[in-house]
Amino acid sequence: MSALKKVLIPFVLLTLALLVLSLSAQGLKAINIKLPKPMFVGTPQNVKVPNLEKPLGKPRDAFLAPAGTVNVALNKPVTSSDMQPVIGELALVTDGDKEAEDGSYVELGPFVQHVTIDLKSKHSIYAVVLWHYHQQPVVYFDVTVQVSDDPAFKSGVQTIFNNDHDNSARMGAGKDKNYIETAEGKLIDAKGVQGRYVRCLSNGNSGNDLNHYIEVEVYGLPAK
Ligand SMILES: [Ca+2]
Ligand SMILES: [Ca+2]
Repeated sequence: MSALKKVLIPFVLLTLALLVLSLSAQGLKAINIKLPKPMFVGTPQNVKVPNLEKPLGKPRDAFLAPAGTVNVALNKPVTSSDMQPVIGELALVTDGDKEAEDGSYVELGPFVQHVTIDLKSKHSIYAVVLWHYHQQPVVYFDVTVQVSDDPAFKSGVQTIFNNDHDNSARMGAGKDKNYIETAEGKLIDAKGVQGRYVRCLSNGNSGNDLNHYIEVEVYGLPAK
């Protein structure tokens, strides 16, 4: 072992130990996300979509948030740009069921559509976890997640995710990547933004023009 390595390894270990200590000192804990049954295994290779994120190839890491952080979207009211879905109903978005089966998803109309969850009061939001549809590996386009205190999303809008890299939804381009839907859902780090309403937009998917939602979870705490 080189002299440099002899010095470096204890240093790295000490840094890691200090990191763990400082996280627990801040009262951070892994949020508990109950995952649905996967409908396909492995990494799908045949999805050809631009700006696509490479699948992680393993379960994602635990997500740390302040102790007491729970899914505050559960059973909260949902409105949409499509208030009369052809398949399913909007209540499915926050009913806690994340399974992939028919009957578990709501199907909204074509092109840009949104669902908006009313958390009923202002919250500090640490993560949003989003399941559009996971019977097959598909990609939803122009996925954008926003937080606001304005139910119309005209003022005070904070965008926490936007993968419309080419601005095809004409709401401003975003830097996030397209991703393949899986049973794990998409976890978005909301970095503690505060707001009462959470809006998720999409613009069709790699299979058709329609928009689907199985569940949206919002991990947060009442705002102080
Ligand atoms: Ca559901
Ligand atoms: Ca786009």
